[in-house]
Amino acid sequence: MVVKEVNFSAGFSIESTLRKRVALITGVTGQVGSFLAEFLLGKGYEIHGLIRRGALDNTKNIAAIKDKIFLHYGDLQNSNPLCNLLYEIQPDEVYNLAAQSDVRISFDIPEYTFDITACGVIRLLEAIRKFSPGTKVFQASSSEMYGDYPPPQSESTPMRPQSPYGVAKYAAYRIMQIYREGYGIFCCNGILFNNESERRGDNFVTQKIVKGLLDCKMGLKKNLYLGNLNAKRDWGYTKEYVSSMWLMLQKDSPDDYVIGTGYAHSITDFLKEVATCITINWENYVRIDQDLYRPNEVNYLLADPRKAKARLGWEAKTSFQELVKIMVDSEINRRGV
Ligand code: NAP
Ligand code: G4F
Repeated sequence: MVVKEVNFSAGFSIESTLRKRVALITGVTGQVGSFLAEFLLGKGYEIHGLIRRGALDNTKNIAAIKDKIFLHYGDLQNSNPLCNLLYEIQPDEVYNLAAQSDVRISFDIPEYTFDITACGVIRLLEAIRKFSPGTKVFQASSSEMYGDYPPPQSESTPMRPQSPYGVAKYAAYRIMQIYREGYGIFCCNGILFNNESERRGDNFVTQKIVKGLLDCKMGLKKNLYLGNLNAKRDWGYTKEYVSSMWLMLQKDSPDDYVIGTGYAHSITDFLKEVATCITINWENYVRIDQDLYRPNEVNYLLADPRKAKARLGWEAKTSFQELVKIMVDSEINRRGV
């Protein structure tokens, strides 16, 4: 693993070919960040990733590539290292994927969520404005910003966020537009609808269902506890979403794009699909826990991704059934059963 501490006063030189394009990814250890790093490596980029120091190893998702990228300790809570990093590496492109990304937990820690997910973007944009203003920026905005506004949701749909996370993402989205319009920085928002993969965190409902029903099938657990089964989400496969982020930054001018499949399914649909894959009667195991309901729910998210198709030539190809199978097969493989 290449971990470099950036020291502003000492200066930091990158041993790399000058012709290589340079990308900085925040949130590189996450689900989306790890797939994006692999994608950009495939395009010949020199990759720098911002990584938080943790007591335990948080590099599982980038294990296969961590010797091929530069990792820098930092945190969106802290401006100075961001300024130093931008000054030293002068990236062509920055992809901001770091966030407190859990909607339910944002109700427990709203102040922290706003600090990272909204103020963190201001800190990053200020570092870019002051030290690397020619850098192009991608921000991982969220369909959670639409809140309770009825589907389908497009770039022109009004935003009525219903969670501290949604409000923080909305603030970041608007700040991106303000830096674009006010300072001429190349800022793009990808309004990402739910995207999932074998690398999805265990707290999110898709991975929770895949692992939970497999636990029940294997006799490791008696029940799987869930909240609202009626909510609908537009679920796509993360691995294919990352190319849309790169495509946005290759356009002549910056803009905002909805990224999703155009199809929505309920939590019950997801349960049924996993149950079919592993042959289990889910109703025998699933129990409702009222504590898993959110103070405010977002009931129905469904992307209208026509702009991304028309202007970026991007569209989701993996179906709902294929996505579920990818996640189930990966977990079965991991368990060796
Ligand atoms: P994720 O797996 O939770 O990854 C989040 C990443 O952010 C991790 O690398 C995490 O690092 C990092 N991070 C968290 N707090 C940080 C901080 N204070 N400073 C620096 N890094 C920090 O989420 P994801 O699914 O990959 O999503 C990536 C981005 O897309 C997020 O901004 C999310 O809000 C947004 N988004 C995701 C979806 C989706 O459905 N996946 C949809 C819309 C928008 P650690 O490894 O140290 O925790
Ligand atoms: O999987 P979820 O936690 O994802 P959510 O809240 O839609 O957020 C994800 O997608 C957003 C984009 O729209 C991202 F911005 C965000 O970062 C994250 O990636 O919950 C999905 C649905 C909700 O309606 C929730 O109430 O599943 C419902 N649900 C029912 N039972 C549950 C559970 N969610 C979780 N996490 N755990 C449950 O037991």
